[in-house]
Amino acid sequence: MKMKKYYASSIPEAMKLVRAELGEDAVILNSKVVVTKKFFGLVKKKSFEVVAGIDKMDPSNMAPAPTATLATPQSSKENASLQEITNAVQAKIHPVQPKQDTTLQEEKGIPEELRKEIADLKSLMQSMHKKTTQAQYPDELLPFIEYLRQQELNEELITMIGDELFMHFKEAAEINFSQCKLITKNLLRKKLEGLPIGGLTYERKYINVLGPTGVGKTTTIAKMAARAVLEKKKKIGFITTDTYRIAAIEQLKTYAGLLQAPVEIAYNATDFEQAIQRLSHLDLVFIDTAGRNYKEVKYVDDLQRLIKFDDQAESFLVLAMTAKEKDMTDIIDQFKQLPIEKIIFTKIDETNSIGTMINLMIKYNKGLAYYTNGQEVPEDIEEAEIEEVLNLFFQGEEK
Ligand SMILES: Nc1nc2c(ncn2[C@@H]2O[C@H](COP(=O)(O)OP(=O)(O)OP(=O)(O)O)[C@@H](O)[C@H]2O)c(=O)[nH]1
Ligand SMILES: [Mg+2]
Repeated sequence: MKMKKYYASSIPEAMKLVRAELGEDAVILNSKVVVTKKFFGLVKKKSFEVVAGIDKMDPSNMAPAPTATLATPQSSKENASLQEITNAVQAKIHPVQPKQDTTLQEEKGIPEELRKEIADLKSLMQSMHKKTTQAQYPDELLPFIEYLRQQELNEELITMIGDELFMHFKEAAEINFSQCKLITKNLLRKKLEGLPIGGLTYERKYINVLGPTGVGKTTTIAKMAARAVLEKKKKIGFITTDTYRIAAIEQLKTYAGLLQAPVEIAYNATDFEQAIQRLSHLDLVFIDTAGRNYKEVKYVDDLQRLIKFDDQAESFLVLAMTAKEKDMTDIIDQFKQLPIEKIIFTKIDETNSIGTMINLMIKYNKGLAYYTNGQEVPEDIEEAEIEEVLNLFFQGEEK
């Protein structure tokens, strides 16, 4: 049997060396962590020693496959953690990819019970995938990976970032948090760059503001409208189709009164058409809609019948950052039939994790118009910019 020792900064790296030199049939005979000292002993560096062998004479007599032998069955603590790494390496060699989220559209027609089982399986696989990501990186990277997870960035993006950082730092004596941040920002920037990001274009007259109940549609309209009047000197008006609650009409009238702008109330499509005619002399018309449980597709159909989604209109979907990501994805799926280019995320002041914003933009290829960070009108709103989103993502790290 030919035997050789390999040293690398991680077990996966060592496995690469073994495979490259001894081939796929090599057997791992032992593995342990070794600490080497650099710069007169001032800097300690952890690396992994792997002893591998291959029986070249008689392949049928070869020791059990690496899966079984990579970590020898010793009971020391060090080897227990190596076993975890081993499992991770095996998972990497034979990856079990978590199933991608399918849209509700694709899942339609699947019986409820089966759909629930699929959902359970999905979350089980996601948690397995999470453990794998946890184990595949050196300890020094884990606090950074944990930060990404706290920000609720999805596992797919975490793996992309983790792999890049791992490649970058594999030869380094220590891992620098601000460098990790820089690399991560570059990766996320590349992913976000192609998306439409920024506030109102002021090129389309009608601004449709849509979204579930209580997310902050009316308040956000008031903030956008105030900017249009005060900063851009636009002549504006409002149409509300939220006729379900008296208070909703009064709320919009209060803001309109402050801006001295007209409000039209549309109970049906005919009223809406007449309101459009009456406000045709204005530069911009903000259209407030009723918050509904948009998990029910009929409410999206109602919207489509009531208001206009033509090339004179710009449509925004408002989502509150306090909601669960899964619920937000369901809503975006439901709105697929409408031409929504950009999202407005509200209530970012009520959360410390910004990852969901980035996950959804990337997953759905949707731009970002504004994010709002408080109840004060008109000040608590920011026009979106990629750099600001990236800064927000790392804001929690400074706290
Ligand atoms: N903390 C916080 N609260 C907000 C923000 N935006 C809106 N709100 C609050 O959220 C609540 C609901 O706001 P609305 O503007 O009435 O929400 P809506 O989507 O129009 O609600 P419906 O018309 O009932 O569907 C109000 O108390 C707002 O002050 C925000 O950015 N941060
Ligand atoms: Mg409202």
